[in-house]
Amino acid sequence: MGVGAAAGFAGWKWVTTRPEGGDLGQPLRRTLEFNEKLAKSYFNETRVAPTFPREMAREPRLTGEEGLPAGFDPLTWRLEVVGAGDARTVTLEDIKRLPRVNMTTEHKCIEGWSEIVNWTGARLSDFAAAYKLGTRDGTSPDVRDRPRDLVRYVGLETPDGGYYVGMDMPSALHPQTLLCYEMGGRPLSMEHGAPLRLVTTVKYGLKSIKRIGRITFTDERPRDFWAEQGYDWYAGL
Ligand SMILES: Nc1nc2c(c(=O)[nH]1)N[C@H]1C(S)=C(S)[C@@H](COP(=O)(O)O)O[C@H]1N2
Ligand SMILES: [Mo]
Repeated sequence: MGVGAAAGFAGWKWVTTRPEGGDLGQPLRRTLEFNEKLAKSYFNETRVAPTFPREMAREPRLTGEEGLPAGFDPLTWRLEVVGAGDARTVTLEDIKRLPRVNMTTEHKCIEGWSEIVNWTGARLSDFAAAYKLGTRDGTSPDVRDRPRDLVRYVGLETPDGGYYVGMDMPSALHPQTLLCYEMGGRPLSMEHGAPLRLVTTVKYGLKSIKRIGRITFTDERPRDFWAEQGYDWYAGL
């Protein structure tokens, strides 16, 4: 352990003293690109992350307040949906009518902490199926049998556009990717993303956008807040 830690530290020093490529040290940049390939090759839509007994769940520490200005009213909130057909809006009640999924999973921040959290919400895949989103021809998505019909990405942003994430479609339709409205059995608090946030086990926490205002199904790779700061766009686990 000690040797490993020392080597890790030496490695870290080496990484941080290399010439820059963009905002990141060159070796770090290469590692991120390698991780992206690795994550993609490992990923398939049926690989499910471990779940934990509910008693192990905690409230995760608050991280990231981008796109969460004060003065927001969750009661007048609507989710704007942009897909194959016309744009439309959906209410929280509409989302709560979809099958309710409860999961206790690990929430992992790229900054190095993780927490086991209990989440409740609707699968993004059920949402897409119910509203016929995510395919070019306006039918319900079917990852397994008709993967070619799917559009390539989902983009999500806060109502003010201050935080935004992009996700590949297979990850968006993963069974543990939820449009989440409760944490620990209670409605989401404002800081954790009320009234609706994303939660996914297949990405680092930075993709789990709080306070979703707009969701777009698209073939164009959506912009992504942290990717613009130099993190790997895919951010897969
Ligand atoms: N709107 C918004 N969502 C966000 C962020 C943010 O800054 N703004 N930060 C992300 C990051 S980096 C993490 S780790 C998780 C943390 O979620 P939590 O604050 O509920 O623990 O939210 C993600 N979602
Ligand atoms: Mo994070």
